Amino acid sequence: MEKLIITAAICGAEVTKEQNPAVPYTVEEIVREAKSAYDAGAAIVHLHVREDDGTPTQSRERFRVCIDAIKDAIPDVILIPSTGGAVGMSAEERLQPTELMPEMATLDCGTCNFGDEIFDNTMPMMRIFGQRMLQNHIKPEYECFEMGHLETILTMAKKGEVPGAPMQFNFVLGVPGCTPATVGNLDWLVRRIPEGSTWTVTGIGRHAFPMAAAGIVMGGNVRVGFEDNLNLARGVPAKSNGELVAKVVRLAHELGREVANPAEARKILSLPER
Ligand code: KMH
Ligand code: ZN
Repeated sequence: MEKLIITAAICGAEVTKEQNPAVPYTVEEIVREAKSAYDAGAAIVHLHVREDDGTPTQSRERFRVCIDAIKDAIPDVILIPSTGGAVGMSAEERLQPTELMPEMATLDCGTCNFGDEIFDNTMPMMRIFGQRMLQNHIKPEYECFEMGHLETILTMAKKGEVPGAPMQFNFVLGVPGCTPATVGNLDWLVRRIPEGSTWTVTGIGRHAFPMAAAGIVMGGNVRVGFEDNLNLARGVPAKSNGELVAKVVRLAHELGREVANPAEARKILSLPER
């Protein structure tokens, strides 16, 4: 088995300091959380950014400032800026971080329920996102919240509408209204990805660590972080993203899987060396 790549989704667009005071908003807080995750063993940081008051934003300028500050602190980390942003944002708004030429960015693979709201990713929108990533040589992380999202994106890749092999998938399971976080559902998805692809699993809320364990033993990779889960255990708020990552590292060690550093993760993901 390849080494395990751990991604930390340090911030997200929906969670707030009221839910957990360690959720980062300011540039300094975002750097603090990225570094805590990296120091604990994360090779990748999945990045959303906020205004100082916590409002989610896809501002190119805010992303530029945060990315530069993170790179100053931890130069070799792999950054995956979000093009999902927050529910309700337009495609153009969401696409701003791709203008900064990151090595990767998320590409969400279909419209779905998102709690009480609808997360819009129509086919025309996805074609625009795919086109931008092809033009700017950005490797997408294909986020699938639903079973059908995988078939959708595979068809688009076959038509050349989005970047093709080797593809990296992130199966985000357990979002209210989307595909539930079960090992059976994860297995169904993993069996359908093209040979040579890589994949990550993200379990939402209380599913974070059970899904992490499944990802570790099934040969995939794992994402944790405040975007997905605020607690280290039931009723125990995590003090940092680093604590969440450290728990995955402990699970990996117990289960006999080594953890990849960013250089090793770049090789596994077929990204150019830095
Ligand atoms: N904030 C969610 C609505 C992504 O980063 O690409 C979508 C999201 C996906 O977080
Ligand atoms: Zn995200």
